[in-house]
Amino acid sequence: MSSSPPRFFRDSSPAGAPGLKRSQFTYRQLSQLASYNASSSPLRVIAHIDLDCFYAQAEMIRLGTPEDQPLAVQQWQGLIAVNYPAREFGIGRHCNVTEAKKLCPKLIHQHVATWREGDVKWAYHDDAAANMATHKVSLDSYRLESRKIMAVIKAELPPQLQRVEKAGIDEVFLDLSAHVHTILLERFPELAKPPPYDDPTEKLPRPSIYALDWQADALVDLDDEHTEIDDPDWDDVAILIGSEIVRDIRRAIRDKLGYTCAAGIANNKMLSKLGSAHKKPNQQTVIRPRAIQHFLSDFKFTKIRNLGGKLGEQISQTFSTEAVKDLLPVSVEQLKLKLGGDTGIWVYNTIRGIDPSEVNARTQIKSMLSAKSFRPSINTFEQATKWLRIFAADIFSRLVEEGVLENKRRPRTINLHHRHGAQTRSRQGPIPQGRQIDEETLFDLAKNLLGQIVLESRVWPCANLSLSVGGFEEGVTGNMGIGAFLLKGDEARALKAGPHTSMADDGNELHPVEKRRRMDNGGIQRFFSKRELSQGANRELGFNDAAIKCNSNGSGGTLGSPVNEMVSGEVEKKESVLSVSEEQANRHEHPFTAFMCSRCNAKFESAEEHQSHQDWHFAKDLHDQERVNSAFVTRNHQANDASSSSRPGSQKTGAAADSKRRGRPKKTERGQSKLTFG
Ligand code: TTP
Ligand code: CA
Ligand code: CA
Repeated sequence: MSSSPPRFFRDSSPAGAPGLKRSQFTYRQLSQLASYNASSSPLRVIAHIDLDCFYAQAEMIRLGTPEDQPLAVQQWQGLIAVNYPAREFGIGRHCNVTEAKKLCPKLIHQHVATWREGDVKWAYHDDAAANMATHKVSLDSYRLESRKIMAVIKAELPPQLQRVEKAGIDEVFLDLSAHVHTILLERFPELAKPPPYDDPTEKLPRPSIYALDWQADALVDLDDEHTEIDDPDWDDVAILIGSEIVRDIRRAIRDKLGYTCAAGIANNKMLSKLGSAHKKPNQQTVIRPRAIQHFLSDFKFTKIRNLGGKLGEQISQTFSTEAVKDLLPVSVEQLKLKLGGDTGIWVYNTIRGIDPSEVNARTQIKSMLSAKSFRPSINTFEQATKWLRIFAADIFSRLVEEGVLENKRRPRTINLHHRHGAQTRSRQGPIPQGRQIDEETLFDLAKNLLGQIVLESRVWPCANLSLSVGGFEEGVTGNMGIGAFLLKGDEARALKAGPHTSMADDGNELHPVEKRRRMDNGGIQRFFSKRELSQGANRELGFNDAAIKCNSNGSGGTLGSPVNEMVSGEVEKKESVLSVSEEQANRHEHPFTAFMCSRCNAKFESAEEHQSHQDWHFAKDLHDQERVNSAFVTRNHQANDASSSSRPGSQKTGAAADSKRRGRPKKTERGQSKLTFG
């Protein structure tokens, strides 16, 4: 600014007493806090809140279970959520029900709710575990609880100053910057004064003694042996105000709904998420900017979001280490040289705790899918129709959540995929506009699509059916604009092209999206395994991508790879959104570290997908068992040779060894700041 005084005058500028040290932050940086200016506000405050053992807590609350009662949520024979009292017995997701009961005979194992073939509403069925073929898991009750929790969180924040991103069924990111800014100005009126010389690049006065006192109060429960508290600046104050807000939110969730949760508060998403996972249950961890390096250097970089996969692997091979602290001395030039320009810079920043990604207030759902793989296969139109009714009800209830009844958003296309042997057929059609979508409409459309497929050729037995809706548009009212008649890009082409049955190199069918992805494999995407790339395409297609992910863990599977033929169990894919769009990959924001299968390390972006993957393992185990049995019998018949190693017994050994390998690694890194609550 031309009118501002020369630099050397600034030390005695009027806002602070002469000789008093200035803040390292400027008036401009403070005001950026109010505008959620992600990349340029070093003062910003981001929180991540994650519910403790979410499904287990939901069941405890529904059933009125005492807090110290060990409880796990069961899906078929496996466990998908385990409460903290049960974890004390060594029970985890790696256990099956029998193993868990041995560890703790008084364990309550509640099966998830299911849709039963032919029913029109999901319910809790006592016999669900024994009837995988005729039941389909419903996560509606957890989604409902999740919505209530979201509502409480939002009610705790001023309506104009909230930015909340739902990052999973039981977790959110909050950008508290603007809210914190308001509180800062209220508590510290000196900050509300105009900058000296009206120059926003002037440094702020240092936080007052009052700020110090306040901070000491807020840090009563701090374990601060690794942090500095004697010389706070505004970033410390901001983050501590953030932690007060989060504590209030957590208390409200506890008081109003009965749930406990963990939280992390930091100046970006990546750190806040590491923070919430740091101390569980029912605790919050504050990562102050000046403690970031200390906090991160103890980590393996493979534990950081997006560094768990191929990229992490490549880095650890290239630099012969997995430790963040060993990578810190590596120059950005060297990282760029070894990993490529963008990636090198991204890694350089990430291990320094720099993450400019924004909290997205609304993560748009692009499509919704409801599916089931059948084992045994189904053989009649009537049977298929019963499942279509369930899919329609399932999708409709999620559409209601998306505001379809209020015409906030509505899908324009409906797709049905049908698998018979190695062949998948699909039909897509428009959803008639201009009148309310209801369950019956979806069902009729789906039945119609099935009718078209059935007419085509031999379609029974059917191994998989999946129904999806897509092409969402915003704010449609009764009077549609011309947009309602126009479909864009792939959607329009898909509709025009009608059914597709193109073949991949490997003789399997290939969807146009998959084709595009196979060609489109440069840049940062090369670090994301084929498995991850094919996941997105499969999700759009409605294939059981759980099978593909797992198969490809070692071998880089693609659509229709042999193991795909063995798929059984259930596919529960909700809210399916393209997984690795180029844009996401380029921004390093693809969400593949959320859920990891402890059996095969496949990664998933949502609990639902992870769950369907567990189904797949279960079904595949059954299948393998049967396959080995029958191979054994066949060989016995044919060659009268029982000495083969492929015996049921050896299979069991494999499974047992496998189950030993399972189990999520628990972090033992030391924390820095911890605020206890409740
Ligand atoms: P998480 O937040 O990963 O785990 P959690 O809430 O059960 O336990 P924690 O206290 O450690 O956070 O997952 C949220 C829910 O998602 C979980 O309660 C059940 C479901 N889920 C699965 O169904 N399968 C899985 O493998 C995982 C990881 C989660
Ligand atoms: Ca959780
Ligand atoms: Ca979670």
